[in-house]
Amino acid sequence: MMREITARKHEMADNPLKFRSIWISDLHLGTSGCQAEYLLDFLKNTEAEYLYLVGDIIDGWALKRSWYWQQSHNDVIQKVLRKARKGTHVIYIPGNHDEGARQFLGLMFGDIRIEDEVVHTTADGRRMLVLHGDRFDGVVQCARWLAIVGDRLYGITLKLNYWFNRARARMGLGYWSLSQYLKHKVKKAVNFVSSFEQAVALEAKTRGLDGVICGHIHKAEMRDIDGVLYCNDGDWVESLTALVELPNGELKILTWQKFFAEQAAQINSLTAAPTGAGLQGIAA
Ligand SMILES: [Mn+2]
Repeated sequence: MMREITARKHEMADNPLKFRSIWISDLHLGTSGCQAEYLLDFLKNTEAEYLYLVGDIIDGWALKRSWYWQQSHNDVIQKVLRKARKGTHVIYIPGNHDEGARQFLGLMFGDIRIEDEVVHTTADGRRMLVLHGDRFDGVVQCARWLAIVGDRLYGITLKLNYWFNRARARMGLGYWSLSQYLKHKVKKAVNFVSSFEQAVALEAKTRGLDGVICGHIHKAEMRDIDGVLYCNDGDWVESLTALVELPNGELKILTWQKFFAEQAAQINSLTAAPTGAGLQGIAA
């Protein structure tokens, strides 16, 4: 049974969800954080005419520090190459973590085109700027990691603050609020996210485009900013999200974890045996 599941895991699904376009970014292949198994499941269960890889696909920065590469990371690459071979238009837009690929802009690698940015026209005629987004870091100065870990950190800091100030008191020092300090930093990080979103949206607006699709800050989002549609396809380290275009041009954010959980719930309800005898039957 186990062997059968493993062998079938990476095959194409019988009925993949069909989209006009798919955008994924921030996979960070080459790090232990990359949720490659979920990503494989997503790639297996979806099909599109256009597949955009919107940067930070392979984490060259992390690989330089220490080598980490799993079979599943190979499988992701193989699956993407296979899609390209079978007719999907694959466009790879390098990000800052895979900036090494930026020296190949404008070139084709097999069936994959490498670009710094592109304009995608949706089925309903909207023109969307597609880029990774890191170039706007310079515009909005702040520690990026705070944006990602921000609010989770807050609960921990309250506890830390207690011990921190007990230690300070023992050393004869006055109270200094670590939590308040970090809260201020987190607030700056939240500001960073919204400034980033505004800066990217402004870029699209300045160029007379209808919207922008980016990644980089690991925060899936789709909303109107000053008359421009800002879309962020999220990441595959934490949120397991993709942006998709339906055949009619409608854009949507998919969260694969949710999809997975729904499927699991369905399967569980199907296999839930009403009697002990049924359970035995399944085990056999
Ligand atoms: Mn990035």
